Amino acid sequence: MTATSEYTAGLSGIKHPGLVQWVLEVASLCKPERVQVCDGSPAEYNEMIRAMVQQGTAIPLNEEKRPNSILVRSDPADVARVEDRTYICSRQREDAGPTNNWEDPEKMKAQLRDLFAGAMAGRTLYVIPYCMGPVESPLSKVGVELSDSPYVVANMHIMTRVGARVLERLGVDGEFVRGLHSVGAPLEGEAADSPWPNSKTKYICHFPETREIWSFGSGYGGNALLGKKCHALRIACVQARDEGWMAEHMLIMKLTNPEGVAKYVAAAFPSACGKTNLAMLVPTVPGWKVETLGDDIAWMRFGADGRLYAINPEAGFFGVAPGTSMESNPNALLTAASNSIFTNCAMTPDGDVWWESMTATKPANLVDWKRRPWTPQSGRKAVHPNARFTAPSRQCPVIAPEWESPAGVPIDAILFGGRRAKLVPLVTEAFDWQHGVFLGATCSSETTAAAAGAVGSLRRDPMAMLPFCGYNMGDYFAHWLKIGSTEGAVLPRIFYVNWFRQDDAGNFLWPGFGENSRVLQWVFDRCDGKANATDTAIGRLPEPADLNTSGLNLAPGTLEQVLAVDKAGWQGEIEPIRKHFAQFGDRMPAALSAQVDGLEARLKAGSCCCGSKHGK
Ligand code: OXD
Ligand code: MN
Repeated sequence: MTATSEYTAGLSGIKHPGLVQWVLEVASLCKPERVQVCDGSPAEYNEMIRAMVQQGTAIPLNEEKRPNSILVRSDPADVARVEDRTYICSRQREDAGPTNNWEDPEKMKAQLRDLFAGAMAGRTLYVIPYCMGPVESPLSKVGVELSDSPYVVANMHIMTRVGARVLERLGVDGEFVRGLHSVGAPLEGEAADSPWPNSKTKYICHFPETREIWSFGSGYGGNALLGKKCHALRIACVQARDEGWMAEHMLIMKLTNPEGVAKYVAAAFPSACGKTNLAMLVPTVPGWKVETLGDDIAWMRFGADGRLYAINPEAGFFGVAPGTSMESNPNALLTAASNSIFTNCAMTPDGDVWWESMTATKPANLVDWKRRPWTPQSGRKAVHPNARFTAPSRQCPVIAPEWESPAGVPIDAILFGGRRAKLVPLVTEAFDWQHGVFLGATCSSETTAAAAGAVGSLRRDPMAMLPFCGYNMGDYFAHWLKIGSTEGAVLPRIFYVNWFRQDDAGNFLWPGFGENSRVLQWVFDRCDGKANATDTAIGRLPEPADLNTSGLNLAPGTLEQVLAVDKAGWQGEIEPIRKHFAQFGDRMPAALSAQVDGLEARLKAGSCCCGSKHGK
């Protein structure tokens, strides 16, 4: 089937002429076998699962152990976001900035048109209308993804709100982000399909001015589920800049103290630094409660009262599986107990999934993520380090009742953080918003497996947005500063945390996980003016006595070590920070360069400006 009239027949449910026209243009370029508009129904989800099982992409898991769930194994060449193949195609190179790959939009589109021509032959083109955020929320945004992958459709069902109610919101002339995705593997003649079709050539391209995404050649995660990183961060942050709001790589959690008072905290950490674990943390401090609203993305807008209100634009968790256990994150495991998709995990003989650290003892036999027999003696990991579970947020045992509130929730505190073995203390409070923006802009972390590339090297990852900022990061810093100077704004306090300090032998100094609630308690109480902090050169820190450590069994001196300000070490950070800022040239806001001068001056000033108590 290739005649436009036949494609048109499948589109009768769409009332939006602009959307119909775009789908027809794409169909005539990509030449799919057929076009199907997704309605978001359970029947459609089951149809996708059936198609994947038939194609050899998915294996249904044991219905008693893991109801309505599947295991999918990708091509070993398609396992993570591909940052080196990700482009921001703004009209001017400077608008993409030095931290993004750039290409001229017309040139890139010409190249992509060649790749997409006939790319969907033999496949179905799925039209996926989705809403980022609750469909009835004024803070939400609509997108439409055109994809030839049933895996994408099924994941989008979990990660976003899909279907007829989204088309209704769109009406006849609503705005939407256009996302075109193909695995880039046309089916020729009688040749059998691959269980994980993808192409050696991969392009993940964003056109911020026209709010478009073109993704070719990968079927995996953030490369292919276009609502997530591509729309909700790279395109949305440009919309947010233009419209005066914020699209951030942040979890949202609700923290309730023993008196029943609740606060909302948003937190930005680079990929695989424990955002999902923190979002669903089980506090060890008696009487405290953590509930989650989201684990990856926050959209924040000022409310009439001047506070920043956040929604989670997603409807599911796309969590890193290895390391997730009943000890590290029971709530994530329970969320993925059913109705979930597991990608690149290992399979147990009784038809369930397994990954490293899931259980204290390793199973005697497994099929690993590359479909090979595996035993603990195999001498290799059973799952890919970026193996994932896709699970519905509503199944999370600690989902906050207001997680889908159309108005969002008012944010009291913002946390930045990263994985730093040395130097960066357990927690630091910013002096004010501008200093907080400086802390965010200098975020740094040792890299992990969530993105292709070297693991363990240090990279600056401002606001954890380095791979996700769809415009010049210098302008993005300026936007943060502008938000802070909004008239009538009642701003959240900003903190910087580091759960990952190590001793010289590489042992973690701070136990992390549930014990992080001790830091959250201090953050909470700081917001209420109930906890002490001491001014230091780098910000306001608790002294050991200011943290609730009752019941915490730390080796003597450990707390002092993780709360120490190593002035010489920080002096060594000044030059790398200046170099980091210098890459943004004249787009770098002077106010942040002044922050580096301020830090340097405070470090040089000796103890005269440090050590003063900043009381409650
Ligand atoms: C993610 C990431 O997948 O940040 O959430 O890489
Ligand atoms: Mn993320």
